[in-house]
Amino acid sequence: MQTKQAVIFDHDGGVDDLLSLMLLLTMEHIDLLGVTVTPADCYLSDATTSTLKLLSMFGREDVPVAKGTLHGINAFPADWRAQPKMCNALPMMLTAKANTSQISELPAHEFIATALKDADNVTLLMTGPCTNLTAAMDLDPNIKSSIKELVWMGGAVHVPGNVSMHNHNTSAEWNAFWDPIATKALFESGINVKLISLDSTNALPVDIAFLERLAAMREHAMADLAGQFWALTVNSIPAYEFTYYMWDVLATSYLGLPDGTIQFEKTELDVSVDEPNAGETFVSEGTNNLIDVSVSVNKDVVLDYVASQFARDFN
Ligand code: AGV
Ligand code: CA
Repeated sequence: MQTKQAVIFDHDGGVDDLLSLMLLLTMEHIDLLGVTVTPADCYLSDATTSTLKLLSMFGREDVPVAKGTLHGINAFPADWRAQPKMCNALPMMLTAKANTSQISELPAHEFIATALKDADNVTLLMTGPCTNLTAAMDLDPNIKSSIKELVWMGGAVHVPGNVSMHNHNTSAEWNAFWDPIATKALFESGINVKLISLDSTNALPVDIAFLERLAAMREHAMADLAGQFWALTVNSIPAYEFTYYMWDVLATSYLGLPDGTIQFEKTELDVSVDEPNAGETFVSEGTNNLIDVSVSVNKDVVLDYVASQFARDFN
């Protein structure tokens, strides 16, 4: 029998972070050790509630959930942070149970440090800023040796970023920008990073054709709920930084997609920590920070995979 792949999932409560949790819970080859929440593109209480409710829908009241107490440098816009409130107000979410006894007494970074100390060969999936992980490494640098691979949605290497703020020139991706110091620490850590950057996620804007496809399979509860979550994101101005992409969903799919669906290039990376380009991730030869940057993706394979996973039934 094939052994399951141990995963710790850190997310930051955005609509596609919640979709990512759903997608992860459909994958039978995954052994989910815990879910941690970074209070970045969300408000912590909403995101914790969403997490507990989705876990209980999948019958996973055994999975610990740890709340993040650390905050980055550059706050997300408040109206983005409030988006998950709409998810929690949908009928299927309102009626789901949130089992608060799943909540760990440890803050997220301590939970990650402890969980990695007790395990090995762990895949980390992170779809928000990387602050919890770098703080966990500050607590205990040895945990690095338990990490098989980190799949991180973050960065924009050969393409423009998606941060459009008064103190910024649009060169950075938001997760890298929220805590540029943590991003730098991660790049310098030597961890095996698969960076799911805007370079690849740009191929996957959320479009009506895909939502129609989900709608056609809405007799499956998950396809129905996923379609409703995504519907909350389509009211966006069609400017680059406002289009909603399948950012985190692509990162999560990586754990279940056939090898080679996402193409990577090993790249020496660095990140700026100062205005006006804080969080800009760029090629810097000589740093020896070797990161696998996603440069392209077979879009149709991803969409087929996501649709087929959401056609499965809960449990
Ligand atoms: O930069 C992408 C990251 C992903 O982790 N997030 C959203 C995804 O969860 C920030 C973000 C960029 N543009 C956004 C974002 C938008 N228009 N709405 C909400 N969040
Ligand atoms: Ca996110």
